[in-house]
Amino acid sequence: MPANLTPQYLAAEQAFKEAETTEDRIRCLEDMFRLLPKHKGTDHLQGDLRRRLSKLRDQQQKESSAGGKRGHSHKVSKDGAGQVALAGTPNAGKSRLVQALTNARPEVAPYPFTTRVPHAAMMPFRDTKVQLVDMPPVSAEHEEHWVVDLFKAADMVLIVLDITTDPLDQLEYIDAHFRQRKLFRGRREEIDEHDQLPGAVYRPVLMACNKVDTPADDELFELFRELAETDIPALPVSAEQGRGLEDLRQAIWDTLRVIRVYSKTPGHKADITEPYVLPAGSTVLDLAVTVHRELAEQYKYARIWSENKYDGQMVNREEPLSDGDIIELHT
Ligand SMILES: Nc1nc2c(ncn2[C@@H]2O[C@H](COP(=O)(O)OP(=O)(O)OP(=O)(O)O)[C@@H](O)[C@H]2O)c(=O)[nH]1
Ligand SMILES: [Mg+2]
Repeated sequence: MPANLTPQYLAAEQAFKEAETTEDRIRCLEDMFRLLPKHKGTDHLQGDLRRRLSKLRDQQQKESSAGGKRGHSHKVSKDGAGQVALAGTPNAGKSRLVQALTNARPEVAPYPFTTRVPHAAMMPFRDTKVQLVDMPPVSAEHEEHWVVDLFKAADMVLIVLDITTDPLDQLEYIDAHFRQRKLFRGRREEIDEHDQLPGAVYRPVLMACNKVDTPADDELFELFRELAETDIPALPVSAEQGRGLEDLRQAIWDTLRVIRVYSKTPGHKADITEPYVLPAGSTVLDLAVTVHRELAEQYKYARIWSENKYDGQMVNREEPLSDGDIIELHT
């Protein structure tokens, strides 16, 4: 049987040949694997791709334990309901904003290039926490390869602009910088397969326009919103004065598209202090798998309590969950 490789697959293969770092090669191979038609005729190729992937992953492991080939590398392991990496030009107020949203105290200074390494901090939100990663500024100066890799690995990017100094230029600069490094805004599942670029990474993006301290700054923000021809949602904030932070927290949460679900043991009250965090659209079965593999295997049925729909009714495993649902799993 002929393999019938699609143009998308061939484009990903081309990107693989051109990839310069191990991370990029891995990403391209993953794309190729995803785009490879899965049938008898491609069995051999599937095996080949798997082997090459595992070899590259080994290599990546070795590189990172050896400190990487090109100087220092920084990885931030994920924690909480989602990882949000802050992107902005020097001095935009990223570190100050992380201070305002968390208990962390990253260094803030009135000159550019203060932050040199990533700094993770937890932002409390309702009964869970979101991980913010304060980053060095987006800039071609002092650029190290791990910076863009970290943005690509995050669940979403929060662009921080300084509203008082040419925010349109800042946005344009950041956009171009990421585009050149194959990081695009959006969600892969929402982009037509034909429009997806080989080797590209897609991440949802939200924008915080910082330093909106005074009514005059409000006007600057309105002007920016009119002139910036972008579909990225933008919120006015002042990290210094604590303005707009509640709306920003909520918008970050919404952009992550996750839900909190509580698991309840039969005969006991629900533990409503520690929710499970799942991608929006998850089902009862997804929860069971998350709670415990064994539970998913022995699963018989579930009861559900929700805001205004259910009050302990039995539902099947395909039932989609909503934020705040309480689930009692029976085996
Ligand atoms: N007026 C005003 N100043 C702010 C605000 N947020 C931050 N700043 C000031 O802007 C300067 C830069 O803040 P940082 O948080 O260090 O900026 P950064 O984006 O982390 O900078 P780099 O680490 O160099 O990329 C500091 O002097 C802050 O006090 C704000 O909301 N209003
Ligand atoms: Mg900083």
